[in-house]
Amino acid sequence: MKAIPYQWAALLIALLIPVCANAHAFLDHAEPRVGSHVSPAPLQVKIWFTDHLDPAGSNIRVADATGKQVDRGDVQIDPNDTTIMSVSLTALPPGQYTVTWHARCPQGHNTRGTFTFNVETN
Ligand SMILES: [Cu+2]
Repeated sequence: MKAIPYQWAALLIALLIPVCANAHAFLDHAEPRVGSHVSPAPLQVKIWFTDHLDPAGSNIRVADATGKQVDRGDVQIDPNDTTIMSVSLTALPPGQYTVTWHARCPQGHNTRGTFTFNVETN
């Protein structure tokens, strides 16, 4: 019966790995939608994540085609649903915009990603 502690350890590892893998905050969907063409220009970028967000390690930046920041730097996590993060935008002329997001889940795992959307002329 000396093997039991090892078996318990193996069981714990087997149980913990899937939980951890599912707990990362990845982009679920966004508004404007990933890769979309929109008109009129959106007033904010809002992203729904697959896990809750730690404000200390979570952020959204939006840049125009020249790399200039076009968001207002007022990133906020929805107090009623901490899987949702948004940032408001300056008035966007037609063009392509890149959204870069960083997310940290409550377990401290960091994820990041980028996507683009296009503002069309009316
Ligand atoms: Cu995680």
